[in-house]
This record gives sequence, structure tokens and C-alpha cells, in this order.
Amino acid sequence: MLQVKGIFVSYYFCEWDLYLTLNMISRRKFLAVGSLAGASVLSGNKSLAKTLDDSVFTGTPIVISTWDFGIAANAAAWQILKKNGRALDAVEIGVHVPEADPNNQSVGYGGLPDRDGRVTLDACIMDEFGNCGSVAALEHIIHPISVARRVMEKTPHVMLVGAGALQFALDQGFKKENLLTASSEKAWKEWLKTAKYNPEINVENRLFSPAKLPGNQYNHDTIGMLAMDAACNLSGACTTSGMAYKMHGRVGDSPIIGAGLYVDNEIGGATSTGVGEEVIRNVGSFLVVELMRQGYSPGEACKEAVMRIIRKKPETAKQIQVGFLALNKKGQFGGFAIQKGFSFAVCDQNDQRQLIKSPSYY
Ligand code: SD4
Repeated sequence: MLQVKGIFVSYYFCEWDLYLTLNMISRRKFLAVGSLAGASVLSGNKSLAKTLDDSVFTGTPIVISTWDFGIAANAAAWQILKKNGRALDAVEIGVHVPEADPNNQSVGYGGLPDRDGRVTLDACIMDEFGNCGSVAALEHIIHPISVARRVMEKTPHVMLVGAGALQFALDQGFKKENLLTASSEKAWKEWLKTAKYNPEINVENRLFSPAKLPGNQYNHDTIGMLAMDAACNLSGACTTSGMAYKMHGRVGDSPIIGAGLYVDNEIGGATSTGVGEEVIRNVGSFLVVELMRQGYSPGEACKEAVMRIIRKKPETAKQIQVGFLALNKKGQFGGFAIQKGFSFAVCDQNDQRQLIKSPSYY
């Protein structure tokens, strides 16, 4: 342990996490019960925490999400978190932003279609109690994350797919809509001329320019979001239209609990983006959370999950992008990707528009 200004923090070998941790602590405000409560939470000292009245202690809410357009999504989530709302509500409302954005060609409305020209959506959500809901290969519904939440809250199941998921959504009052925008249809027709399935690395940041932020046509991809609310409860959401020009019926990692998203309220949460097949093979987000349970910092855990992918399929890994993002129960966060170019957005009470370039293997 290292002592900094009277507050005990875990010592991290990964400089990245150390920087974030110290940076956060210097800005973090401990409300109501001051640094004693802060020390207990930061050090994970459960016996001390037990002596504190939970209703008095207020944590510092935080929300993080993948890619550049995470800034706009975080801002929507923040509206809930700053009023001491629940992390679950924050992540649902947050990811609505890219889902509804027609210029975002890999989430929800305006998403690039599969090779048959159909926009099929994958999404999942998980709360602080370990409840989870998911939809896969869902068509015609603009907010799949909200359908996933209904699956979680209104059914005895975790996952609904395809026509069954659509039927459930309609029964729940969701509106059937055409999600294929003119520009996505045009891109698909162009693609049909060669019809090669070749996921492009970092398409979302190819033309990255801070002046163009957030969420414009140059910045798009799956969104994974993790939040911790003022009650120190964690939730997460992940939503996507999946890999462009995939086979009809293909499901990626994003709606798979443990692959595209995992939350354990005792430890932390993780989410992923990139080529879902490699994430599923390694049950990536569950792995990241389990590594944090073993004492890895969020950044170290994301790095080790990326290394599993690289070690198993080094040749494949050279050609693809996968990025992980994690948030632990102490409010520390980190990310790691195979390739350069992965970014994530961070929002807390001090700065609602942070955009961080992730470290990467290559
Ligand atoms: C998928 N993981 O369908 C998603 C797509 C994605 O960056 O995240 N792209 O495999």
C-alpha cells in the first residue's frame, strides 16, 4: 500500500492505472463523512466500511464508455447520476444517444446492415444485483437496450432472439420502425459490388478529429457503458448493430453476458468492442472482472484479456481490433486494445467530457 495525503490507495504496477488513480484522488470529493469513509472504500477495508452508515456515505458517481461518441452518451447518463439516480437508469438512457443517432452506423438506427441488407441489433444490460437481460438479432426497434431491460425485468429469461425478441418488443409497446437509413443502404449497395467481409480496424477513428466530436459520421462503433452511482452501485450496458455485412443471423459478443458485458457489484464491470468472435472465445468481459477480483487493476485486467486473444490467435490478432474497458468498485478505470486507435470517454463530477486514448498491444 502507498499512502498519499492520508488516503490509502492500492499500489499499481501499471503506470496508466496509477496515473488515473492519483489523478482521480486529487480531484475526488468525499462527501458527508470525509476521508475516513473515503479511505475505507478506496482500500476495500470492509470491516471499517461496516462501521459506516451507508445512508450517510455518498460516493462519487462516474460513467465511462467506448469510443469517441461515448462523450455524448456519458453526458446523457450524467443527467441521472448527478441527481443521485441509479446506475442502471443512467446506462440505459446514456446508450439511447448513439442508438437513436442516424449518423452512427454501428449502433441502432442507421446501423450498417447485414449482407442481406437487414439491420439486426444486439444489446444487453446488467444491474447491481446480477440481473441481466439481452436481445440478439433484433430488427426494427430503435432502442434494443430498453427491450433488453424489459427482458430482464418482465420475463423469467435472460435472452430473447430474432423474431421472438421482436414479438416481445411489440407486445411491450415498442414501435416497429425502418432502421436502414438512406446512407447505410447506399453503403451496403456499394459493398455488394465486391461483397467481401473484411472488418476494418478502427473505422470509428479513421478520420478522428476532436473538432468533429462527438458522435458524428466519423466516429462510430458499438457502445459499451459502465457506471457507478452515488450509492456505489454498478451497472452496465452494451448495444450495437454488430459487424457490418455479417451473415444474417450472426450474433456477436455484445449481447452475450460475460462476453460483451459483465458486472459484479462486489468487484467491478467490464465491456468490450471490436471483433466479437474473439471476445466470445475468451469470455472476455467476465475474464476482466475475474482478473480484477484477483487483484488486477482495471487496465491490467483489460491488458491480460487482450493478451489471451493475441496468444491464442497471434496471426488473427494482427488483423483485427478488440478493446476492453473496465471500471472497478473503487471508481478506477482502465482500457486496453489490440491495435492503436481505441478510445474511451470518461465523465465524473469534475469533467464530463474526457476522452482517453487507450493503450494497445501494437
Ligand atoms: C460485434 N463487438 O458485433 C461487436 C461489434 C463491435 O467494434 O464492437 N465493433 O462483434
